[in-house]
Amino acid sequence: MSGSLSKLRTEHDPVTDPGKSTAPEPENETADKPKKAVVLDLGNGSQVLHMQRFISYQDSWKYFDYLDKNIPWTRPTITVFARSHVQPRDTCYVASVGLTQLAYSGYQPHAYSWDEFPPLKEILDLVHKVLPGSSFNSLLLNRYKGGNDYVGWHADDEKLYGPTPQIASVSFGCDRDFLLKKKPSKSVQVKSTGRNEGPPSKRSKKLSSSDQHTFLLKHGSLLVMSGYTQRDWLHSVPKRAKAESARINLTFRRIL
Ligand SMILES: O=C(O)CCC(=O)C(=O)O
Repeated sequence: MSGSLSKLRTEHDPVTDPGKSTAPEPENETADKPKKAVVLDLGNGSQVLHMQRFISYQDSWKYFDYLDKNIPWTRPTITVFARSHVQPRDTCYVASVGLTQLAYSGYQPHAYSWDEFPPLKEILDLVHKVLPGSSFNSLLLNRYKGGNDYVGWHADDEKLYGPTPQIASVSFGCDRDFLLKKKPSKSVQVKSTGRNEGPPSKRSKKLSSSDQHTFLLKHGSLLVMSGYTQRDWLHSVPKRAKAESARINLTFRRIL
C-alpha cells in the first residue's frame, strides 16, 4: 500500500469506567479532542457503548479512502423470508484462518485474510486497545453508497458468536442513524434461522422510549454492543434521503 497508515493517531484512553460525554462534538477538523465514551445500560445484561471521536477526523478520511479503493466490495444476493434480493449495500468479510465459516441469509462470504489489508489490522489494534480484554478475529465490512443503501432490522445472533457477543462497530464517511429496538416478546416473534435481516418495516408496533434508541454514527466513531444485546434487541441503519455520500462501516466480531 502506498503511504503507510501506521502512524495514525487515536484520541482516546482505554475504556475502563466510561462516564457521560460532556462537551459538544466539534465539527471542525482541527478541533479533534479526546472523547469520552457514553455507556447506555439497556437492562437485562445488555449494554451499548458509544464514542463519537474514536479515530481522528483526518485519519478517518485516510482510512475511508483506503477502504473505498482497496476492499473487494461485492453486493451479494441474499435470501430473507424465502425471497431472494440483492443486499442493499456493499460488503466484504475478513477473518483469521481456521474459524467456523460465517453464513447468513443463505450467503457464505469468502473470508479474506487480515494480511491483505494492513490498515484493517491497525484499526483492529486500536479497537483492542480501547476495549481491554477484547480479542476480535473476524470483521464484516459494509459500504453504503448513499441514503438508499441500508441494513434492515436484524440481530447478529449467529451461534458461532456465542450467547453474549461483543460487537465493535467503527464508522467512516457520511453520518448515519443507527437504531436499536427491543425484540418483540417470544409469542409474536417470527421463527428465524440465524441472522434475520428483513426489509424496512412499514408496520411498526408502538414501543416505549426505553425500548428504542437512536445513535448518530459519525465519521471516526465507535459503537460497541455487548452482553445480551443480540439476544434481546434488533438494530438497523435505515434509508435516509439526506445521506448523500458514502459511509463505510467495520463490525469486528469474535467467532468462538
Ligand atoms: O452499518 C452499521 O452500522 C451496522 C452494520 C450491521 O448491522 C451489521 O453488519 O450487522
